[in-house]
Amino acid sequence: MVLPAPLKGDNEAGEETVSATTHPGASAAARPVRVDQDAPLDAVVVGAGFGGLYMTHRLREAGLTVQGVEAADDVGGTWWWNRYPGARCDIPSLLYSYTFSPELQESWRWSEKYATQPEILAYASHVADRFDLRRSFLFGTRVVSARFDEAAQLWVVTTDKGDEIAARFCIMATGCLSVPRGLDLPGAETFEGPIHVTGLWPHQPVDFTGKRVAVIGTGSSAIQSTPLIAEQAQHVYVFQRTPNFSLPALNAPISDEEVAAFRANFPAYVELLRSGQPALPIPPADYAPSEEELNALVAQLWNGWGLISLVQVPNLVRDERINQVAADFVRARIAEIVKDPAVAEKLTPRDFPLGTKRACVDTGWYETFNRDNVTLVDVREAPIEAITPMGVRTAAQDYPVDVIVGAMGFDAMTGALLRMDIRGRDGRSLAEAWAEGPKTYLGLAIAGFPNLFTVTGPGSPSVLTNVLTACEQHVDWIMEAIGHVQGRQARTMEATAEAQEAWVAHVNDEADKTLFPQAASWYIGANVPGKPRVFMPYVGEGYKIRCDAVAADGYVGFAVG
Ligand code: N01
Repeated sequence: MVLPAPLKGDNEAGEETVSATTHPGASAAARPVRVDQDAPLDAVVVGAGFGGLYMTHRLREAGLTVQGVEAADDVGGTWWWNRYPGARCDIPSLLYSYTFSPELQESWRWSEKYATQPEILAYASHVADRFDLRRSFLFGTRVVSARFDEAAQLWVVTTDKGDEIAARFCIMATGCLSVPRGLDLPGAETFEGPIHVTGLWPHQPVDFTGKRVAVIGTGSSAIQSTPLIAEQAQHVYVFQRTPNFSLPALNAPISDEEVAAFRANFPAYVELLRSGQPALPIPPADYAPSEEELNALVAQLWNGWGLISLVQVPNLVRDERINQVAADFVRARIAEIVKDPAVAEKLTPRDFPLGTKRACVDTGWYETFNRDNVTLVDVREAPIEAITPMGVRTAAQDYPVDVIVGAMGFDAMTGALLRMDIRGRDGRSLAEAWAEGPKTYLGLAIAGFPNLFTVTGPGSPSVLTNVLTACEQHVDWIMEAIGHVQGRQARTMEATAEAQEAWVAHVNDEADKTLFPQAASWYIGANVPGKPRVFMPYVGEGYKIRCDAVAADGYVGFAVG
């Protein structure tokens, strides 16, 4: 028995066949939702970020039944949670947009080169409205477990609201940076003022006027928020363990001419993406620019194109000499901007190659250290010993503050998957299967977990490319795979252990050809104590071409049964 009736997508003729909805805002559907194994849905989608929204749209468009589940109260994924001041995209907004619908592209006008979090959230909402996606989701609901029932060949997903949903396919669109690290420092619970974690920011703006503020961490979140906090606060102490490379955003409004030019080139841009989007362009092996050519190239790092400018310096993350020249260029800019040479030196990254930790894109980060009300605290010189009721204690001194901002990063790429109890064949848990680090085939599927797909999972380029278009590529591939299973009257599709081992080895080999392993980054799990150190994203070339070839070869490396 199914209570309430499962969602039904738009059928091929375009007729609406929705029989019920479980979206709390759209109906008074009974909770908890029960979808039993004798009448399972086609799919469960976990997450209503950009991956989950598009997945749900495609499933419904194909006439399949789907239930989405989302922990937040609305769509937007990472952009729903990260509301700290200054939160922006670090990919130009025109590119940080879906490409599957030219009409959608036409219907949205970005206002700035790098969109703010509220504007991106509004875009996600616009997409949800346009395709009526909310009715397929249970919001404010967290998936706690997903279990593959071998007898029924179905996934059974349970939630913290007591829902139990059986479905043929389970798609984890849970995001790469969706489990923030709280302020997990000793004594944090004793602090008498508010603690705000950037990745879980309050919905009401936080007023720092007249306050003494500690910002802990110097990754993108701190680099974006600190200059704005410093404009309000009485004093800001920035606790830095590792200095980061940051490039200027040179943000600006987008002109009508720029929008028109982008729209005119849109078909060609989509074609480019469809043809195979490389994670990082790899120039010919004999590429060896002269010192002069190299200096001209690295000057582009300061042209406002942020992360895109990094890939304009060919072999940046593959060639020590090229990296050294580019890194020296950025170091020289820091020395020019920051007036106090001692502070400038502390802010200068010297122990990992440029680009091997995700570079930041900022508006006024280095300049903010010229303000009288901003102090850089080097916690390598004097480590943080504890959070006290009054503030932050380092080995050198106490810093009394009124507010603490925790910007200590995320349990990236695997965190969201591993905090659910996911169990595949023989009841084996994902935590067990990934005890030595994540293992996937193409970043899309996991041996022993049939019919489970991960959108931008570890082993795919994901965070090293434009995540939004990477989501689209994965969803399109998953839809074809589901079509293949159904077309063959089969019930399951599962990565073979051999194909997975070969892919994991290939992912590692490709990483080892680069300078990435030299950095203790979140790409490698180094920021979470106890996490296995494995380079998680795929940095090789022609990823999409490889995925398409697997499909074209009849899903080689998968068992379809
Ligand atoms: O997190 P991070 P983030 N004591 O991991 C420090 C995306 N993002 O939230 O480097 C003291 O980069 C840690 O120090 P260290 C983007 O992909 C995008 O800023 O480990 N310090 C580091 O400085 C980004 O890369 C945007 O030595 C401690 C900081 O905390 C990713 O999210 C905006 C510490 C964490 O930096 C993560 O960025 C924001 C300790 N015990 C984020 N533990 C866009 O622009 C950790 N740290 C789209």
